[in-house]
Amino acid sequence: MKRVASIQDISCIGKCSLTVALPIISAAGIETAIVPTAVLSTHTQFKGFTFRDLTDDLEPIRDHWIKEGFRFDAIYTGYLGSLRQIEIVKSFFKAFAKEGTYRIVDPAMADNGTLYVGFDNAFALEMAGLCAEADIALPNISEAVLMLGEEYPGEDASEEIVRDLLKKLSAKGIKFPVITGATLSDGSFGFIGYDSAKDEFISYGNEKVPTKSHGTGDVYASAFTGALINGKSVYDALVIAADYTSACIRNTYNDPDRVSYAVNFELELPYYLKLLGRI
Ligand code: PXL
Repeated sequence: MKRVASIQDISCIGKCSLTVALPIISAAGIETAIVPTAVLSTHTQFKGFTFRDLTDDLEPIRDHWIKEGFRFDAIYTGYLGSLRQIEIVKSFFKAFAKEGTYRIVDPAMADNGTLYVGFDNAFALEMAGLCAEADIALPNISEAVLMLGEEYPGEDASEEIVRDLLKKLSAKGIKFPVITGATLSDGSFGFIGYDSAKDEFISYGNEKVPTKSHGTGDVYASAFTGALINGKSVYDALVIAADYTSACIRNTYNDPDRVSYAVNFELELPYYLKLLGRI
């Protein structure tokens, strides 16, 4: 059985980070080990959330796992709570990546041009360093510009602007940046990536749903990880994640009982498994 380790927070309510990664990657038929970086009462879009920092637990967890000899087919990181956690995550990469292990970094720290509460520009620059150690980095437009120290061009930035950002991320040492939540020249909504090894741009989009959803970056990165470790190519895994995330957004949009803080990712898991060819 394949095994993935995911390093990110637990938001008790919010359907993001580990509460999304664990069910989605497990549903993809993969053992999912988790490293909680913090426990929050809700994600940080709510007011008054509690925050239990677990930085001091990360190295003991790592060292125990080293003793046990665990290895992973992918190490996938999301929201990290501090600069020190970024450094520690790099040591997880070193300790547990074997030949063929994918290091997947979602620099989950910003949206709509603004950093989430608790982060600053220094953190964003440090995150660029972690993305440079990844095989695939999955920023949204806000995260891309913050890692580059550039002005936010807006959510509907043109494909040309996004390609320019990708080239700049690659110049910073990020091997394969993929910007999610991008609007393509044909008006569709999806991803644009740049594979620096092949000097090749890739993209794919679905029809845009006229709504702004929360937590979709985490759903996307989790579904991508699950598809990749099911043996799909990077491109096919990116497309499967786009189709599934788009279905989650549409499902939520059509649901009169929807919550505003997350998408109905659970209701589209059967569709995800179909896309994977598992059912
Ligand atoms: O969805 C990304 C995310 C993850 N973790 C926490 C967050 C957010 C977004 O707001 O607050 C704690």
